[in-house]
Amino acid sequence: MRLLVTGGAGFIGSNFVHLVLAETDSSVVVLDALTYAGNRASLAGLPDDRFELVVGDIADAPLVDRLVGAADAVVHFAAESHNDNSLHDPRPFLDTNIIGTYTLIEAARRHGTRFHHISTDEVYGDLELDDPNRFTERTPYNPSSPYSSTKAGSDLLVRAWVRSFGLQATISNCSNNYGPYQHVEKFIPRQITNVLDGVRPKLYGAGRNVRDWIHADDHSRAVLTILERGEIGETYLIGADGEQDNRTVVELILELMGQPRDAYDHVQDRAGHDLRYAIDSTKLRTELGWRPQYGDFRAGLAATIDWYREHEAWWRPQKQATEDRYAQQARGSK
Ligand code: NAD
Ligand code: TDX
Repeated sequence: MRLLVTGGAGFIGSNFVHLVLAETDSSVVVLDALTYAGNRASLAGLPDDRFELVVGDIADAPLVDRLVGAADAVVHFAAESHNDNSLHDPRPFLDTNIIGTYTLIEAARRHGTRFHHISTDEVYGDLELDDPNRFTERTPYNPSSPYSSTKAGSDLLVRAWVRSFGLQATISNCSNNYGPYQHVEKFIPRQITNVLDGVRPKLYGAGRNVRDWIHADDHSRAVLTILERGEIGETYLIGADGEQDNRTVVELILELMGQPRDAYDHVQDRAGHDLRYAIDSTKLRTELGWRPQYGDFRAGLAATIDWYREHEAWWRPQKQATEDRYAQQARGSK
């Protein structure tokens, strides 16, 4: 297959591209604007004869039309992805997540190209800590942040294009990913690189918020499974039963890095902070036979810590700018 992967220079997209090129015969063209979140270095060492990076915007209709027309399938990861940024400057989220997705599905419709849309569990809003239910494909949409509302909007566009125009699309909504190549603005890499820099980790509010962690490779394998065997028009939730509260994760990072478990600070909470996400992935498991391979969060986190220790050259150029952006956002919200 000739795959067009949007956002392939970002965290999950780059992990997906590495896995596809290592484990299948497919060729990959990445379309990525290399925003602050995209990193050419995440795609180093890939085979020249099966891989190409095109630097460009998913809202650039002529470019998108040409690339979608030359592909057998599109896997659409590109997005503005960080909730905190969306609270301070929502406009790029509308441009990329809504207009960018619209531009891609129009091209896929014209060319009859298979399309897989990557989305998030955040479209469902949040759960109480003691709610016995988890999100399923039938949970009503109820997004909280500018980021999640634009992801919800993009999902609904894809669903409407399937129904109205016969777009050959599937959608997946995944829980929080961790692993290599994740930008240092995100929770886990921010705290690991803080500890490496001798800075105390920063926990928003009381730290009782729960996220449902999954390794990026488990997400990638689920996406490949849906591409191969998913039913057109269907949505699949991806999750690995990995619920942890943020305080537990920070304490585990500190312990694994040889620090006292209480060596972190509580800071100003995120506005509108979702309390808990939790995914029921029964449909993906029973209908398509997918199973996560990273069962042990502690071991996966330890491997991720090692990766950041060994790849300082990858994350160092982004670290100061990221912390400056956080400081600026904190001043802006006072
Ligand atoms: P990321 O921010 O690390 O990467 C996004 C990539 O998209 C970057 O390489 C960036 O340069 C590129 N991009 C942004 N705007 C673009 C544009 N207009 N045109 C072309 N490229 C553009 O994000 P991520 O964490 O890897 O997330 C990837 C996808 O997975 C997103 O759609 C996100 O909503 C979804 N998702 C993420 C998580 C998670 O835990 N990170 C969980 C569920 C779903
Ligand atoms: O410094 C921090 N301290 C902290 O306590 C940061 C950056 C975050 N947090 C908290 C907020 C969240 O409860 O940690 C949790 C995880 O935060 P993020 O890494 O920003 O992720 P989240 O907001 O949960 O969204 C992520 O998962 C779903 C991705 O960024 C989204 O792209 C994806 O859709």
